[in-house]
Amino acid sequence: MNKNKEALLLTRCLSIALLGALLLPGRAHADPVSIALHSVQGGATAVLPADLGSPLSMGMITLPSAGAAVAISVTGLTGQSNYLVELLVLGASSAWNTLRLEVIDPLRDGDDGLDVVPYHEMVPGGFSTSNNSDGLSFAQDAGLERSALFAGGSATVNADETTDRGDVLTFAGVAGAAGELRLKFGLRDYAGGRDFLVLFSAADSVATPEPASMFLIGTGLAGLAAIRRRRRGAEVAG
Ligand SMILES: [Ca+2]
Ligand SMILES: [Ca+2]
Ligand SMILES: [Ca+2]
Repeated sequence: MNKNKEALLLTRCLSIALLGALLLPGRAHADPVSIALHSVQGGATAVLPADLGSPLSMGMITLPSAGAAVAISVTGLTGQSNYLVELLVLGASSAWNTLRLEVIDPLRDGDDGLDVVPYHEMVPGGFSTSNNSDGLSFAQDAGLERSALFAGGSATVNADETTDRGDVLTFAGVAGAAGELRLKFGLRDYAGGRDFLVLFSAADSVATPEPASMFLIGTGLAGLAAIRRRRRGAEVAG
């Protein structure tokens, strides 16, 4: 075989290989990603952006007190891909101390057999917690940033995501945050193209003295001071 024939054969082989690669089913591709507001609880509000950008921005939510929650639905993640997501969270300052995130997936889609039931009360009707085999997660082991930063500090991050109980991230120690929390976390839909929820909720209420009890403490101290003055006056007189 001369050099020209060899080159021709090589070119043909490469062409066939390339064609084969194009025809093989590749990664499930499901972009573009879209998000929508699913539900709110406890006076929470959400402002979702028209353009998600990259990293994905989910916009801004406000959780005014512990127990308030926002569920955002996510659709169209590309399979086997890890996404970094950003969100601004308002309302922590002097109201609550922990931001909780959970992946919530639809019921009756064939992947709920391993779920730990009953589901907790914050799981919306028709949905379920995410088990460790359904391919929906906060992109565990992907090494994506998980943080909640605020002026002068950052949250302590914990994950509970390696059992069938659910996929949960907590960001604790945010009660002193004046202004917003700048939240970052990962998301993954291993199969791709599914519709699921991310539930954001505020927990660990921060006890603040009621105005009435502050008044009582104030008048109590004033009363004590008056008694001391009177006693001192009596001692001097006596
Ligand atoms: Ca499911
Ligand atoms: Ca499930
Ligand atoms: Ca999961």
